[in-house]
Amino acid sequence: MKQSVEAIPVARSQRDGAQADPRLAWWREARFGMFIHWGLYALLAGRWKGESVPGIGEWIMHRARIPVAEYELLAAEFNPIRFDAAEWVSLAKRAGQKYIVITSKHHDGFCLFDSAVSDYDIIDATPFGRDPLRELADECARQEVRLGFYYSQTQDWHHPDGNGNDWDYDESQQDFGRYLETYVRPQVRELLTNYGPIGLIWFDTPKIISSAQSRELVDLVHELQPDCLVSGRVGNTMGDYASAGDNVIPDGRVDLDWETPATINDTWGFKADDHNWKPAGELIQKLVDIVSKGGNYLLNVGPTAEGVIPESSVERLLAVGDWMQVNGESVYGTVAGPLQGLDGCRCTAKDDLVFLHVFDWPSGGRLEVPWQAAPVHTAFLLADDKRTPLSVENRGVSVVISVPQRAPDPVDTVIVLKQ
Ligand code: JFZ
Repeated sequence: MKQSVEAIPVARSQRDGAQADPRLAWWREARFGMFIHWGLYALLAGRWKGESVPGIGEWIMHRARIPVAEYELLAAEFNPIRFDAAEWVSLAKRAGQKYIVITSKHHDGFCLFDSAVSDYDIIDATPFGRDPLRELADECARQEVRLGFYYSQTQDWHHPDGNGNDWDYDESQQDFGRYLETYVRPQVRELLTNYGPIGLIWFDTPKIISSAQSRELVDLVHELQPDCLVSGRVGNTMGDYASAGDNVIPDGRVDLDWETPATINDTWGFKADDHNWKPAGELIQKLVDIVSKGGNYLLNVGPTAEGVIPESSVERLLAVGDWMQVNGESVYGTVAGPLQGLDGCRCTAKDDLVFLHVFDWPSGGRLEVPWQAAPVHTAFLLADDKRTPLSVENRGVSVVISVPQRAPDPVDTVIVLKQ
């Protein structure tokens, strides 16, 4: 399906030309983050009463219409004794991911943190007795990784006034305003008071929330932590940056601050039977494709109920990290490059450098790309520490670069151009 720019709900702040907002500087530099979907659904792992439930794992309560009275019993089984915050943060860093966004409360309503306004949380309802968000916050501070919280502000299939559960509750009897006032706002306050500096709040699926209610949430976040960013899914075209649809990459450059949330297989929450893992090379090319169009890539892991990130995810993230070790300069802090819409090639830029990302290596040792800007006077392989010059021929409407016969990197070879 062709993805137009319209696929991205534009955050109003950006429509007003707030792209110079210095609060986004760390986020624009980061370009690549780790999403973590973790909760009671990991116990079910995509199965309910012995049957595999289709769809994304964290939606199993909804897909199988599991009554609250049954689903909440899972909490007593949730004891992720293998959870290790240092392991998770170290993996993100080795992958080259500069920020982490973890589900503090997803649509099922379970709180992965200690909340004073709910007993349906990891401290009061499970035998685990630890607050993983606290441990992650401490570890992220130690390893200098920004931490963000995903928070489902509208859908809550457990709370009687939350949206989305039409199998236990009668929506006509629900009071969403009361839910926001007595539950959401206090929890957002807890998340932005008890865990130190938070990089962003990733609200999601705004659905029935009104403009005034979205605005009140944005204002609350910025009142508590002025530098904390708010994702575009707070609703009503608000937020500090726009969120593309899940796994959606726009067809072309988008001159906004925007982010694509994406999965490595086909689910956010852990599913034992989802083995459709994308190859590492595909993840690298998606990262570069997104960044070449001006966006960030928020790539997800779904840990198991024991607190372990699946090995298939770990392997791929480490491979992406190996590529980023060599080529990170062509991603971090870059913007959409001057060459757009080329098959088999992407382009990013930073300061006076243009980075050509060659996915499909040309035959015959010559790479020709359209070029009508000031002549290119230097070209070299980013992976070449000696920066051995490549010969360049400026042809007025194109530039021809002499390149090795074989692609130095089969996934993406980066050539640096200087004018
Ligand atoms: C939402 C959640 O429902 C899902 O469980 C996951 O957390 C994902 C990251 O976000 O799913 C969405 C939300 C918005 C779109 C698509 C899936 N959208 O705007 O296309």
